[in-house]
Amino acid sequence: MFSSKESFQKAFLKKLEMTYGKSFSESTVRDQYHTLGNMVREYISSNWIATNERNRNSNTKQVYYLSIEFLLGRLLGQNLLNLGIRDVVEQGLGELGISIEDMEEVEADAGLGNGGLGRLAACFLDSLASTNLPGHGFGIRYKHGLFEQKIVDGFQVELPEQWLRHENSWEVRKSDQAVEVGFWGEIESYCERGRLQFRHIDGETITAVPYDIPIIGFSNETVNTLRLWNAEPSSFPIYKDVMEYKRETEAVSEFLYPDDTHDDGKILRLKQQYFLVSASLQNIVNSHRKTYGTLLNFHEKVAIQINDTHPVLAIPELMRILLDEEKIGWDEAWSITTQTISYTNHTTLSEALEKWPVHIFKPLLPRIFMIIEEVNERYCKELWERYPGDWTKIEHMAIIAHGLVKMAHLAIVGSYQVNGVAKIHTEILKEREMKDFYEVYPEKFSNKTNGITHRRWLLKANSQLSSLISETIGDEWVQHPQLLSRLNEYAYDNSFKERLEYVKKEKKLALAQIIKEKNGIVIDEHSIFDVHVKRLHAYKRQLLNVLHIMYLYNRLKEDSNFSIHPRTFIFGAKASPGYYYAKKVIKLINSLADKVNNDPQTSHLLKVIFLENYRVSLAEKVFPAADVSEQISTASKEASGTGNMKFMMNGALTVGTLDGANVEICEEIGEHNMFLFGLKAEEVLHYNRNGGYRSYDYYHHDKRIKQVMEQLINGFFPHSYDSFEPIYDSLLMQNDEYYVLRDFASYVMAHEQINEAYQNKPKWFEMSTINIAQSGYFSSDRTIKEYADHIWNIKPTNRVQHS
Ligand code: 26V
Repeated sequence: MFSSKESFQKAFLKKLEMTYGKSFSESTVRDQYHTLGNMVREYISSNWIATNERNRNSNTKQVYYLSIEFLLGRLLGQNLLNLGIRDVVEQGLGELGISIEDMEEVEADAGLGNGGLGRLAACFLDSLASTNLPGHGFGIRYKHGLFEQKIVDGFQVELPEQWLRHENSWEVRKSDQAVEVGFWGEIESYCERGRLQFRHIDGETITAVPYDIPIIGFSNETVNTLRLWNAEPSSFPIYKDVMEYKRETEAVSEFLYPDDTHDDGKILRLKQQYFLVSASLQNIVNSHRKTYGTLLNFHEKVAIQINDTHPVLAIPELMRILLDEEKIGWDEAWSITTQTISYTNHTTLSEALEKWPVHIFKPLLPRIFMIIEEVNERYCKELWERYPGDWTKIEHMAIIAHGLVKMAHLAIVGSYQVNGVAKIHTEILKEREMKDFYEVYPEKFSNKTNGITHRRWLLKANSQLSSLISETIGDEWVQHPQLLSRLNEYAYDNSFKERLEYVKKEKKLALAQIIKEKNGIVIDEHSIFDVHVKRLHAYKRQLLNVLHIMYLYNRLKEDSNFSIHPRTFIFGAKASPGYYYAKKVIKLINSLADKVNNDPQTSHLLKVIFLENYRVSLAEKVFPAADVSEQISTASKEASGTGNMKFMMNGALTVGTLDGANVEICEEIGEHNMFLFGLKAEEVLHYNRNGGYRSYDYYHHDKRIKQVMEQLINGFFPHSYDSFEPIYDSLLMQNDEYYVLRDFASYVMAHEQINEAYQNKPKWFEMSTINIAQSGYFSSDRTIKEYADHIWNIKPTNRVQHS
């Protein structure tokens, strides 16, 4: 049906009529979108079944990636591309008068995540399938993904996201594989064959119903599975209000990250985590048992990767199944578990490390708590033997201490591998944050630098650049992204660079059009597009960017000899709903935009744009259009960053600190091909330990800083509700925890270098070419291969089929 545009058209029109009972002329774009989506799903069904059968019958080891977030974005365009049928479909639809882009716009983003961590999980799924690895995702089918952001009077307003409002063509409900997950209740002990056993009684159960989404490999026949669990009522308990039970049950898969400032919210989040883990493990165990009839070889056939600590209860849950259901003894169960599970750490920020109060944990998950207590006791005994008498150390390293269950400690103790996500991050884990654990288990720790799928972030998001690259160096890079390095020699080829500049201009025009429609602002495509898109957080220092723009504005107003190449500063960010400071920064960006964009004296040189509701589908339009990539976190704080890689792959130049994966980007391209500034991680860590930083000194000694700081509180932003005092206070009274003022001067200099570099276009596009050429290392295919070889010990199952 996709072999020629004619056969496609025929099948499409027939399917449209049969599904909707409408003629083509009566149909809406949404009808057409769902028709195509369903056709694609049916088209891949035989490969999906074949992949599943191969996995079941081949006795090869399977890997399962457990994650509380999967930020997939839209699927139609990527699926067509991976299947190699995009051109046929585009032509066929074109002849019917339908634009494939319009059709893609109908699809809601699957936005089941916050940012980098969830998008990484999505890139990994694409790489697993595209490199023929038997790897699958397990997550939660949240009814509402990350909130939809509206900007009202410059303030962020959150609306519930509604990706499931219309039919979802990509999922298949598998009711026959539903499992029950138990909460609350009591644990009863009994004796069986001379052994003490435990069973859970009087609990409350929730049914976990799987919805499967096909993950289609690129140009091969592999179709892996992302299984998302939906929470539904089991048989209704007689002792409880039925409606209340239904509400409580469904709440488990209703929202991503419910507010957890109160105990009720904490209970719900912990319920979600156990729901994901228990449903997934029961499922994995059931299929393993079916194939092998025993769990004694479980670790030889299954690897489970936990994405951050949210799914860490996989460790006690697997123990529970092995002990209570399989009746395996503790030592053997522990040996199987700790050869199955491995853990990826994604942050060193202490406020982000999960700790659950025992008073919440114990009643909700009584058997799981018992198992963790036992794990803790045995582990603390080992510590005692190693460090006799050192109570402080043991207390510090314990899994349960001071009424809290420390999830990261459980993850390290119960995993056979622990990895960081960029070289510098792993070093910080080993030398600082997890130093004590590294001393006990040095063999567990390793680095796996993050990556991104070039199939979405280059092939799909920037087909023009992809074509230019293929015309220049051939298309083998598509299968082997490290071959992008062949572009290096074109860094000095003017005709190539002119074409590169042309592609960049086209993508800038396309983004300018979106900005005109959404923000009502006309931006100059000749200006430098300077882009800062990521979650809003103090450590990512959107504020440093803002203060620099204020300084530029002041200079332009006051110094008639000062001029710059026109700049458009573009921001996109969501602030977590309860994060007061982050919301203030969003308001500040919008107030600044108002001021700067409406000043006729400067507006031809300086524009500030805030993109509402930043998400994957918008990101695909932003990265290709960027000239400058802002990666300006306080050194040591950003574990890796992955946006930095997407910008680089699309030829933007980075202004950044030596933090996260920026360090490795710098190793790949050399520091002369980026704009580095600011404190180094060692210096930040030194300040943090020994003090010695006084933001007040920088405020007093740098007139530029003093001026912009005062403008936060002196009526520069005209409306009375624009109070930026809390920001002012954080910088001065609270001594500027993220060293914004400390790095200000150095950041200004980096921007002066950018301004100058842009005057020399051949040089700029030489640097841009080198960035693209060296970005192959950051393909998630490389990352996934490292996980497969060093952690999971799995091999590809199918020959790659080149189309
Ligand atoms: C979460 C929270 C929640 C509470 C308030 C403070 C805070 C700060 C950070 C986080 C991050 C949690 C984990 C996470 O999303 N890490 C991101 O993972 C990406 C993929 O590895 C990585 O590229 C980013 O650098 C890292 O921040």
